[in-house]
Amino acid sequence: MLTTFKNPLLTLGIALSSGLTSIAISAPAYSATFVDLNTFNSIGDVNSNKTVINSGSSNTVLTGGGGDSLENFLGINAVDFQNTISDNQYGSAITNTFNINTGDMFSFEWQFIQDNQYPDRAFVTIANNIQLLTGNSGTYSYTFTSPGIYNIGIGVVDVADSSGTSTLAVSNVKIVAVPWETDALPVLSSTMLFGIGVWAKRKYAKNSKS
Ligand SMILES: [Ca+2]
Repeated sequence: MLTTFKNPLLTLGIALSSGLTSIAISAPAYSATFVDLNTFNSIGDVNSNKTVINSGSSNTVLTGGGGDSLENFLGINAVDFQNTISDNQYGSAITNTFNINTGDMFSFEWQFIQDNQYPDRAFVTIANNIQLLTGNSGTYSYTFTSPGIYNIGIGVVDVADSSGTSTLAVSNVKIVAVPWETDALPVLSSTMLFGIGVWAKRKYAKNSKS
């Protein structure tokens, strides 16, 4: 009996790891965390549940850098912001900080109703990176390539003047985590292998004594 199962740990290990791998490939487990915009900080003209961001009202704040500016609130560089959206004047924004893993995807749906007189702009900031939302509506998504603590911001600015309201509505905000099998599973299976190994070793030792 003991001769037949000379290496029970190895046999169990191979069976277990191949079994888990095939399960993971056939059913990838994505984990989506819905983000409540109420948890965001806001500046300027933003509605109470932080889902609607406006330009063009007296509640917006100045751009151009400095302590009370939109750029300071978002933690972005004012020169970069001016280079991305030239002649921006005032604006409103929301921001929050997230602990991100590699491969996490941040996404939301948006609708932008633009002031007809001047082309106000809607944008997203990921750390220092500024990205425009172009068009009237869409789904924004960004996949992180390295882990860390990230500021994520969403905003609207007046371009050329301070009046004429443009409105950005944001919904279905979420962070989708990396699928199991590419990240967590190797850790899980090696942990389980270790557990089975300990169990088998004890059983083997017990059998040897009897
Ligand atoms: Ca405007």
